[in-house]
Amino acid sequence: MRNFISVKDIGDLDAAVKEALEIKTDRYKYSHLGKNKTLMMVFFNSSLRTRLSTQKAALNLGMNVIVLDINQGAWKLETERGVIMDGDKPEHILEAIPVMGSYCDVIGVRSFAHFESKEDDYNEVILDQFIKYSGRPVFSMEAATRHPLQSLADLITIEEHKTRKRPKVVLTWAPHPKALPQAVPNSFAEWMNAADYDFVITHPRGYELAPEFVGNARVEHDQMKAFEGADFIYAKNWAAYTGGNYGKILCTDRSWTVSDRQMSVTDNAFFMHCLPVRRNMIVTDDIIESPRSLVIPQAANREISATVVLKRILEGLQ
Ligand code: AN0
Ligand code: CP
Repeated sequence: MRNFISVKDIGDLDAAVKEALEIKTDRYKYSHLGKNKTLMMVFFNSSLRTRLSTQKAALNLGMNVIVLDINQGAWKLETERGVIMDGDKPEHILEAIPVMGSYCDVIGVRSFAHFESKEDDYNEVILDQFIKYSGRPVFSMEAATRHPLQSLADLITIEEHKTRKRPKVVLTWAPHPKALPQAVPNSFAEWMNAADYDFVITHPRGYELAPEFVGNARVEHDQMKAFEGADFIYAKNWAAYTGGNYGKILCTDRSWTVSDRQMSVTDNAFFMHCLPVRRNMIVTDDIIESPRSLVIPQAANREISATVVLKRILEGLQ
C-alpha cells in the first residue's frame, strides 16, 4: 500500500479485519519492518487518540517517530499558491512539505475541513499537496472529508462484537455546540457501505451528507424509528453539508441526544462514538457508562488499525 486515504486503499475488508485480529494477538509480530524507518506525524489540529495510538503503532513496528504540531512552534504556513506573502505566514506549504518529506519515510497528516470553501475541503487540497510534494507514502490521520484510521477501528470493533452476520448499524446525528466536520460520519458511512451491513443514517432534515458517502444507506429522519431493532448505534455530530448551509449549525435539539429513551427500542444495541465526546450533548452519562458502551475498546482498536495500515505501508517500502 502506498497511501491510505479512504476505504479503497485497504482492499478486501475481510482480509484487513483478519490481519487486525492477528496483530491484536501479537502486536509486536512485525517489529522488524520499521527498523531504521521514520514516521513523521503532522498535526494541523488537536488530537489525543490519533496522536497516541499512531505513535504506539509505529513503536510496535520498530519505527522511529517525529511529531510536528503545526500550530505549536512551527512557522505558520501559507497554503495557497500565488499569494503575496506579506501577512503573518512566514513559510509556504510548498517548501515545508518536501522539507518534511526529506526527514522521514512515511508521513501521517491531520488536517480538518476549514469550512471556508466546500470545494477546497472536498478536494482535500492540503492532504493532496502532501501526496504530491512529500515524495513519501502519506496516510490520513483525519483529513477534510474522511477519517479512515477511525473507520477501520470501528469496523474491527463491530466485527468483534456482532452476533449476526449482517448487523443493523445506525449512524445518528446528535447535537453539539460547535460546528464539526463531516469527516467521521462520511468515512463511517463509506466503510459501513463497503462492509455491506444493514446500514441506516438518521439526522434532522438539512443534515444530509454528500451522496457519494451516503451510497446505498437508508436515510430515516425519525430517530426513534431508525433505532428500532438496531445492533449498533454510532453517534456523531456534524455540521450541515448541503447548499449554502455548508459548515453551519442548523439544529441544537437535545431530544437527539442519545439516551435510554432511544436505546430502549434497539435490540440491546452497543453504543459507539469515536471520542472526544461531549456528555449529555451527544450521549447521556448512563449510556456512555453502560456495559453496552464500546467507546473504550473502540479507541483501543485505533492502535490496531494504525498498526495494520503502517505495516502495509512499510511492506510497500521494503
Ligand atoms: C473532531 C471531529 O468531529 O472531526 C475529531 C473527531 C475524531 N472532533 C472535534 O473537533 C471535537
Ligand atoms: N477519535 C479520534 O481521532 O480522536 P482524537 O481527535 O483525539 O485523535
